[in-house]
Amino acid sequence: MKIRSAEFVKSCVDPTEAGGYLPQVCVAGRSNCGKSTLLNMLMGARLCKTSQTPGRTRLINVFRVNAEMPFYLVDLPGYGYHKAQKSLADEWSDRTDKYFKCGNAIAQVLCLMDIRRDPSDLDKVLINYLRDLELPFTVVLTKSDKLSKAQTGNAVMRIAAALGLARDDLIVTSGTKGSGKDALLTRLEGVLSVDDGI
Ligand SMILES: Nc1nc2c(ncn2[C@@H]2O[C@H](COP(=O)(O)OP(=O)(O)OP(=O)(O)O)[C@@H](O)[C@H]2O)c(=O)[nH]1
Ligand SMILES: [Mg+2]
Repeated sequence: MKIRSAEFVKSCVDPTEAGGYLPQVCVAGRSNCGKSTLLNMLMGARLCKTSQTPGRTRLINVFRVNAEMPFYLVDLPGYGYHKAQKSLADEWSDRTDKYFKCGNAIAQVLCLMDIRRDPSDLDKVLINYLRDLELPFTVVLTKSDKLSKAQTGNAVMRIAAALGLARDDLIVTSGTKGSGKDALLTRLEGVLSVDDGI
């Protein structure tokens, strides 16, 4: 699949407003793990604000992607922001919980994790939550440019084992170098064409 263009649609606080008539691919993950950077890499444009300060993306940001199969890309706020008050963590999970349960046409959840870190408890909570809701997800490892090839291979095996996934279930990317883009687009093409007939 080739992305022809992408455009910002809206920022919303209320998850019920994130929807529209197209299937959604959303991006979830710990604050600072590289969600906005990966979305910019996929869209081929700097439409998302990125930041070295964790917790930069607080709202639900929706982008329309024009490809053979158009879809919405949804940038969710990050979790586990270490400076956040407990109430903010609660707010994140309430809002995101509502996003996942309010009837949005979610074709795929991309669960982003920094390849250099072991999955956190919150990462595992998210994966189990998606399994419970039977929402289709893919784990996408970010920042692979920070590791050598050998280190990357080890990290992928370790993270896959920690999450109970097969090695091939994980997609390795670098938002800054642009690697992994084709693998990710191929995965999205597969899930979006499955949705086509529904
Ligand atoms: N080296 C490298 N740095 C990256 C990569 N992706 C993101 N970063 C850096 O990591 C930091 C956080 O990136 P963001 O894309 O803003 O992260 P985020 O997950 O959207 O963060 P929040 O919006 O706070 O949840 C920035 O300084 C990015 O430049 C990558 O693939 N490689
Ligand atoms: Mg962000």
